[in-house]
Amino acid sequence: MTRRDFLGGLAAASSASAATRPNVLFISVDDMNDWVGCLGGYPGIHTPNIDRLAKRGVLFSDAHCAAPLCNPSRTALLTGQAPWRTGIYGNDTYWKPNLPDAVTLPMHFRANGYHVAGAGKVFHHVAGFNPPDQWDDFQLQVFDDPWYRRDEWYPWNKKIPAPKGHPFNGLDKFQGEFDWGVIPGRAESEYGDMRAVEYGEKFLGKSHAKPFFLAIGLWHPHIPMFAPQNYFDLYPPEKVRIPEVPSDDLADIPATGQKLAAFRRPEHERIVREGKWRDAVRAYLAAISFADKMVGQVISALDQSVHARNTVIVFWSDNGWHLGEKQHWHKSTLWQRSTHIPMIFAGPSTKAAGRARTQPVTLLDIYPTLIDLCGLPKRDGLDGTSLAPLLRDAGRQWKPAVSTFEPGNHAVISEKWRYIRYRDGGEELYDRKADRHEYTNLASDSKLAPVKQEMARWLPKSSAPPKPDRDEWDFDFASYQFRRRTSR
Ligand SMILES: [Ca+2]
Repeated sequence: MTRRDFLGGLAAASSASAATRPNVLFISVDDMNDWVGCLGGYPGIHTPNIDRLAKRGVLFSDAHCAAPLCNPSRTALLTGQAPWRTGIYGNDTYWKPNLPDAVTLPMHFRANGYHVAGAGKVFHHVAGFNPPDQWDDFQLQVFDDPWYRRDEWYPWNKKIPAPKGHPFNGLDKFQGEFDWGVIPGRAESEYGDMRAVEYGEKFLGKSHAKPFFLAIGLWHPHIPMFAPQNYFDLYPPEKVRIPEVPSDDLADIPATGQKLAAFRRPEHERIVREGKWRDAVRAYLAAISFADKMVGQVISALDQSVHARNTVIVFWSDNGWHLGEKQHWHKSTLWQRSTHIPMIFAGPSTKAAGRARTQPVTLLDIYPTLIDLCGLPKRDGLDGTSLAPLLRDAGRQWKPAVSTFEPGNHAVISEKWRYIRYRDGGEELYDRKADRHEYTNLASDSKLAPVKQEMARWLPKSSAPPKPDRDEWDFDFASYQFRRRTSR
């Protein structure tokens, strides 16, 4: 297939009737940063399946989340609306009762003649975030650590006693979910994400009367970083490289940045103190490679199916991950480590398109792009921009990307610069070409004032106040009803 075929495909899709529209295979991973072969974040990482997908499709090599945290990132992607518009900024804010009129990505496909199904973590994984009315069929997340999950948050979860030897990372009374290692006696096929993979394989193995939108949401490499031994064996401990963290890296960062970096500082300090840094990095590498294996398994099920030639694949991660950079673990910062993510569009007709797009884009762009690729009716009020022009023309000029963490804190990301402005006025400016690790904050360099001014043009002009948190609602899982608590 040539690129012209792909463009022809695009044109055909927009005039297609529902019956001939392409299917969508929507595959996500959780907390996967740019430590992926095709993104070069960790040379030596073993991600053959994602790399192969990037080669046969279009890798967006400078893609960023709309918010560097699970729920706000996923809510933004799936509603098509940015956090600064919806007020959904945190993991404790239900989107459904707060945005009762939102037409999500699966709903839009469903309303336009698609069979819409999914499994695993697509919306945020806690009860109340994945309403059953979104799907014709959905299989909820199966957790690798069911012994850790609080009953009221995961009512479908079958709790089992913690296995002997837990926690496997050897850190007693560490943050409960932040464990890593090999679950003793558990075969690869018995890990929780494999239930989502299996769901995908079964679904793709069947013929379907309508075009489909199939979402397979993998938990990996999110903590707990559990994987079978052979994925750890890919990374001999003595060869694992821990991130370089200059001791004065935080010295030029304003107060809010300091605060975000300090949020999980006790975890960082304990990991370093107990000599576990290399171990934890190794576990992340193993968890990424295990995720890659599962992504490959789903794609191979598609390739072997009757749907192989008529299915658009989109692959994405909801946010990045720190492994000690800026003395921080997890996400929830506005630096490259938290916002940069893998994102790939592929499909049989993108084969010859092959070349990475280096323009900054965001997960918000997926919704309007899929509308274009599948010829669905356009929707007003989407904050992203269709990437179809970039799929047509790799050299096209593009605007900067914006990522938001909590009200009023944004990163504006152009090909050359990252400009961060916090609600309190604190600023950071990094030269992304010269300073890949964002060690040197140039915001106070008066010669760069015009750069800051240009970047600031892209800042959202307003920020919706945060919507009420989960504890403001009574939620009933069986009926999936929300009732606002009377104000106290
Ligand atoms: Ca996440």
